[in-house]
Amino acid sequence: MNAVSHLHPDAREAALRAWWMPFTHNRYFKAAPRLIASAKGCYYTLADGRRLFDCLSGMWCSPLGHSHPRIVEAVKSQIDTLDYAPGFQMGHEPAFRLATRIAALANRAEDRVFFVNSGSEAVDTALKIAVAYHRTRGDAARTRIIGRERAYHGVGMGGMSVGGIAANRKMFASLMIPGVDHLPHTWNPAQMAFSRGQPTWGAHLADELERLVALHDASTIAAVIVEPVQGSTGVIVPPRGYLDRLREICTKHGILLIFDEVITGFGRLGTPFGADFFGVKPDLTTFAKAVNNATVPLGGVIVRDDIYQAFMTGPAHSIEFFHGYTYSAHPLAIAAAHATLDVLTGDKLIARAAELAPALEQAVHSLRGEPHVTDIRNIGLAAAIELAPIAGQPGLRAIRVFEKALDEGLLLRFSGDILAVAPPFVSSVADIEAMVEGIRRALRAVPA
Ligand code: PXG
Repeated sequence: MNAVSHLHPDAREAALRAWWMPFTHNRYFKAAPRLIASAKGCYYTLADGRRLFDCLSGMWCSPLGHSHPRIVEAVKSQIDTLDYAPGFQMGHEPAFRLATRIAALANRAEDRVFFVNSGSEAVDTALKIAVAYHRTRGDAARTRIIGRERAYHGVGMGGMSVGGIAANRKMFASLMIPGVDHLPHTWNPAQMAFSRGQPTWGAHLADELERLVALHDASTIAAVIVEPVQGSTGVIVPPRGYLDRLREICTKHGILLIFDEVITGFGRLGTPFGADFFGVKPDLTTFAKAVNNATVPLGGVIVRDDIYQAFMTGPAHSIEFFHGYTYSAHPLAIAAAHATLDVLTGDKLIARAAELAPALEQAVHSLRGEPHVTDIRNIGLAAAIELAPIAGQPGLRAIRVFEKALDEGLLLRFSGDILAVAPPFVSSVADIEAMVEGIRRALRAVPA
């Protein structure tokens, strides 16, 4: 692969043409490809030899650093023993044990876990459970789902429909599931720019749910789905009291509350789940990404026990929930998750994320006043830096900063004109400070 970037442009185009890359500006990328050759700890090595600090822990999914020896060993040993196990009508012991461990980590030891292979599948699975749950209880009119503006819940038909990002929706209007409505998002720069942690303004935005209940009637609403912290659209932190209010309103009206914890699960906020950080209990929790440090695709849904029980009717030999995937509870993914949980708990890395959080807060907020910066937000070991767009060319400012950051040895993530960082839990205070100084130089290097 090293050779690709040195090829004549025509040959390079031929070498790169077949892969239609996901969520990528294919033509821009293929004209100047950046190829990753390897990764270890907090760094990637590119095919041209450059080393880059992994500012977003992969795509929020590799908090223990890359190629962690314990996880590598676990996957190697698993593939020698059991490379695959069918998950319908058969099971393998480590999957049951992992479900128990995940429920315990979430402080929901009595609850159940359904395994899938990605965040998108976790979301679509949770929506199906919610709608089917009401139906099993004779409440079949409860089919409506409430999402939120600026939400990202993956790219499945359900997740896209409850998501709130125009670009992910506008091309696919006819594929949207019916009966979805959206809460407003909670970001308001006039009220909360440069907040540290949770903004104090905005809890009242949860009352918009009462308005939607009044509009549609509670008897038609199955569930509300929110990310405790909106990750993909730039670390939008819930105002103090907001999630508690959503919980109260859902409980009052018999609506299930789904927390999409694909990003916030497994320690990103310095607590096992976002639910722990905010002290709010959802009925269903989706997870993926960091559950096994992203070594093998894995996701899942944690389901309140009585919701599971509602399905356990009919003859004992009948299938209770017609849903699942060929790779549900894939042995390699499960083995990687056990090793990840061993390291996460054994090395006390969730507590370490909590310890590093103030250093990240301090460092990112020192960027206030640097060129282009219009807002800075942070919570746990995650932060976003919002930039002023270049007039008429949204997104270009962030691309420019991203490119300058590469020269600083940083792999940054941007979405629109927002930079996001979520360093690995195994990074040091010095790594975090160096990352922010690199971002500062990159911001200064981009012309006004
Ligand atoms: N829910 C949430 C809250 C997510 O953040 C998904 C579902 C979908 O997961 P899968 O595994 O199907 O991709 C996500 C994914 C970014 C970024 O840079 C975020 C995601 C994916 C890729 C990049 O912010 N989130």
